Amino acid sequence: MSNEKKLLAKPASGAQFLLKEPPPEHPPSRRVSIPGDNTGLKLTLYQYQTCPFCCKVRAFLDYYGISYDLIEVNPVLRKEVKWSSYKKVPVVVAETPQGWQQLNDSSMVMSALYSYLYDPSRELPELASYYPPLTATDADGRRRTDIMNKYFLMYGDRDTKRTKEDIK
Ligand SMILES: N[C@@H](CCC(=O)N[C@@H](CS)C(=O)NCC(=O)O)C(=O)O
Repeated sequence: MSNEKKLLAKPASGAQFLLKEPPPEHPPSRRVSIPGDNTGLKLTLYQYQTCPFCCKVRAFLDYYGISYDLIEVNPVLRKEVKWSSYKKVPVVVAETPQGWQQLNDSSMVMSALYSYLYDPSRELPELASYYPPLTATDADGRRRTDIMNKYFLMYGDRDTKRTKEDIK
């Protein structure tokens, strides 16, 4: 077999991880309620307390003063996230008028939420659709999924007044 990586990529289409029903209820381990949080976001973070990616998401939420419920996942049984087809943490679930929007991957969570804070007129399900998972098979036959655009903010056509020239 050639050493060249053969990627058989299949982008997912349509709404990304928009749940029609809420995930099974688990009592939150902690409720972080920020007075003056006017984002309108209703978020639940599924996490391991010691996971660095989860820590990154908590730091983001705390820095921007966003309230959230926190569900600590048992790392052995993982029953709190059995409902999820995405098998890692952190996972954030946002209650939206369209359903329960699942956000996977710490970088995607931050990019999607920051894009929402910048322009809340675009709902999270729309923003989440700009971060499609892409599954590929590498030369060793391993299936790998990554989330496209996870480092990008979705400003649409808005003028952010931040061009390359502004950032010096
Ligand atoms: N790229 C992901 C990595 C997340 C990740 O690797 N999480 C680990 C915990 S630190 C995980 O859930 N591993 C699977 C498991 O524990 O079952 C992100 O940034 O969120």
